[in-house]
Amino acid sequence: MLHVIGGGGHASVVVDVARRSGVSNFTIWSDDSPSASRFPPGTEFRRLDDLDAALPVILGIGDLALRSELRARFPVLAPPIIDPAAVVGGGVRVADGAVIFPLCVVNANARIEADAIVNTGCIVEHDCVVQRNAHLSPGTRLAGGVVIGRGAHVGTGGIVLPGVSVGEGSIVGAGAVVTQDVPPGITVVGVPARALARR
Ligand code: JB2
Repeated sequence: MLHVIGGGGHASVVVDVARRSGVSNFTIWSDDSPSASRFPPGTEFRRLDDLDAALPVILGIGDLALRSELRARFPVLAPPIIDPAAVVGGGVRVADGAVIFPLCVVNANARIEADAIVNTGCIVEHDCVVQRNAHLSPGTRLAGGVVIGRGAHVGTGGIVLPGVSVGEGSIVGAGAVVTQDVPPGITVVGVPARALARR
């Protein structure tokens, strides 16, 4: 049985990936009333308020701030979920709570930390580190030795060049090309990526 928090789009993909990797029973824990048609027949729907904090859960909501809050409330991580159509190289470590969606390539000795999201079609080259609760949106490409900091978010199609780090909580805009280290807590956009001016 896989326990998933959230009943929206992200949760539906998490369930789909888990099903392809052999899990057959699901419980969706949510504050609202998710549309049952998004989920496989037989899925159980329960109220989040009734979730026992000792149960291992996967976070099925995309919003990174909300994910941190929910993980503090429900601290037990379910094993990682890795799509059978992802390629995971030798020496790669994938922590509990992490998800790797279809058509990703995670090459030798990369590390995917707890609760990280490696969304559809990402390339994570050798020796990269995707830290806890970071999110790589679909089509992200990380060259070798990149570090994506805790809770950072790379938008769809973002590219990070070799050896470059993105700081904790930073955001890389969709399609940006990051050529130099990004400090924590800022947003960068464009090609080459530049910090958005603070107002
Ligand atoms: O404050 C909240 C709250 N706000 C939304 N507390 C709790 N406990 N739950 C909340 N939610 C829940 O998040 C909603 O009830 C719903 O179950 C879910 C949001 O679903 P939605 O489909 O809007 O987004 P998502 O988080 O599943 O997917 C986002 O992130 C993915 C990674 C979307 O941006 C997707 O396009 C993206 N692929």
